[in-house]
Amino acid sequence: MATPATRGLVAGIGATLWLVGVTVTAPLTGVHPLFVTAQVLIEASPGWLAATAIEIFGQLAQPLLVGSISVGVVAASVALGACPRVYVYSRDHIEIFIGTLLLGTAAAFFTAGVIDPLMLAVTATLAVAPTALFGLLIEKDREDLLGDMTDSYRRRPVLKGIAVALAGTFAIRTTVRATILRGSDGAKETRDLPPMTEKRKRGTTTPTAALHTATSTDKIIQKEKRGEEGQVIVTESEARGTFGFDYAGMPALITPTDAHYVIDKNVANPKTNLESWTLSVGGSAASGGYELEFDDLVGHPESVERPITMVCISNSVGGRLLATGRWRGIPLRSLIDRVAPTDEPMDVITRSLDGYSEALPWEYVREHSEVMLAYGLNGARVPSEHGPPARLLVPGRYGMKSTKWLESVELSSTDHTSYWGARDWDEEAVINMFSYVRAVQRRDHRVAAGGVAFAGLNDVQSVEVSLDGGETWRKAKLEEPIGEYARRRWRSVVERSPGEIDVVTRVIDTTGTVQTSKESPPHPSGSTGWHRITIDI
Ligand SMILES: Nc1nc2c(c(=O)[nH]1)N[C@H]1C(S)=C(S)[C@@H](COP(=O)(O)O)O[C@H]1N2
Ligand SMILES: [Mo]
Repeated sequence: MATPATRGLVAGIGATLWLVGVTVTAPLTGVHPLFVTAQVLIEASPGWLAATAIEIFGQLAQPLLVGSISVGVVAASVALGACPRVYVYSRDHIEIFIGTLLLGTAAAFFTAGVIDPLMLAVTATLAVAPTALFGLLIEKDREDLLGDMTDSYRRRPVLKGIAVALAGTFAIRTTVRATILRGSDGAKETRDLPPMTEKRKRGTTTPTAALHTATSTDKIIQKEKRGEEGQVIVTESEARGTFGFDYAGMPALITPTDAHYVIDKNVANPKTNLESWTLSVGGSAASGGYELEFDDLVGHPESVERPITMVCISNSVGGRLLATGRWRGIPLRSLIDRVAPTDEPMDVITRSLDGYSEALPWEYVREHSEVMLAYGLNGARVPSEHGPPARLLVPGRYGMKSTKWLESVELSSTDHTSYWGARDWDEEAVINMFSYVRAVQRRDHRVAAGGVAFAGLNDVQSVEVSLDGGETWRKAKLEEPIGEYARRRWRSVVERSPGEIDVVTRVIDTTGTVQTSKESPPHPSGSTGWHRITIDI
């Protein structure tokens, strides 16, 4: 009789092979049961948990979750295998076990969105094949094998089992891809993705990629980062000229596309295809409805390009979850005008292919032509992670309002609860005015502090900077605005001998409102408070 340890090991290998199976077959359907499990966990968890995870792990949060689930699956299998009551690797049980695994895998793929029965049968069979082959092969030598795993001679069937199972699966998969899947519509969409939908490898860019680095005239003697998220870059330079807005550590006027922050609830983003994509416009409070294609957007007479600053509601004071891009699109209201709203539409609901939804009051959309359906970013198409082919953009509101991967726009006669609204985030999501310090540089006897400031739909009137923790303030120099909806860059230069400075900044908008010093966390309505940082320079 095999020891619990041996049976646990066998079950663990079985589970690992199953993970390999579902991963290998995932590209056939474009879905992965593990990702779907992660997705379900994320969507079922309270908003603060997801936000905290993103805050701590950043873009690694979702891969870490998928990794933990894999480890969990293997650990659970080892425990089950070792349990004397669940002895699945016996002659009587092996067929039942494989059958259950097959059904379970088919169910997982089904849940993940595979509905074609042929596709389901093929993918589930392939996914289970490595484990099944392994099970059947070791079952033949079961008595020997389970009797003594430490005997190297007797370990051979296990290794043989794994090798044959893997080789068999890859061979079948290759054959199936070349035969059954050829010409099948469902598969075509995931196989021949246009390059724009390819998911950028997460973590290939860092937020600092958007920051200016030293130039030859701007020789950096010392470079360090400060603050809880490395927000402020402190440098000493041999340059002698005037400070511009582009000295080391300052963010670029327009964030390069690959440094634009990415936030969404998805483990795997929706895949979109330009040719087959349509956007439906209609709803219960519309007198009609119609479908838009990508070409209708590009050729639209009201197409405009605007620099727009996006900020995530979970950004902390001085944080990096913001970006400024040149977005090209069409006012949302001109797309809605065509369906002649009936008497009392309440909300304009935008729905996405990933199940995400957002809503804005109809009144708001009617009065704000800057609410746009965007199909381009920085002179190119919207990249995969930013919601192509078209997404919403609501300037002055936190990023959550800006639905990515748009599927439909609906005029609704009822009040709609949005995805994050259902998780207790503020649905209005008006961006709180902010000023952040980004870069401090010494040039000889002068010190420049610079950063970014935004007052949402109001214009920035002035930015004030204090180097003594808020005792005395001076006005910073503001860069010319590039548009009504983009944050401004600022800098303040003073004569200063080396030592410690306690930098604080605040913005004042054109209505005369001074940014509040009251500190509040991101949840539920976005962070507030003055950005403050102590620097030895
Ligand atoms: N479909 C969809 N749209 C979405 C989200 C999402 O999870 N799914 N996340 C929102 C949030 S919270 C933010 S901050 C912005 C981020 O947009 P970006 O990734 O293009 O910077 O997208 C918003 N739109
Ligand atoms: Mo967000």
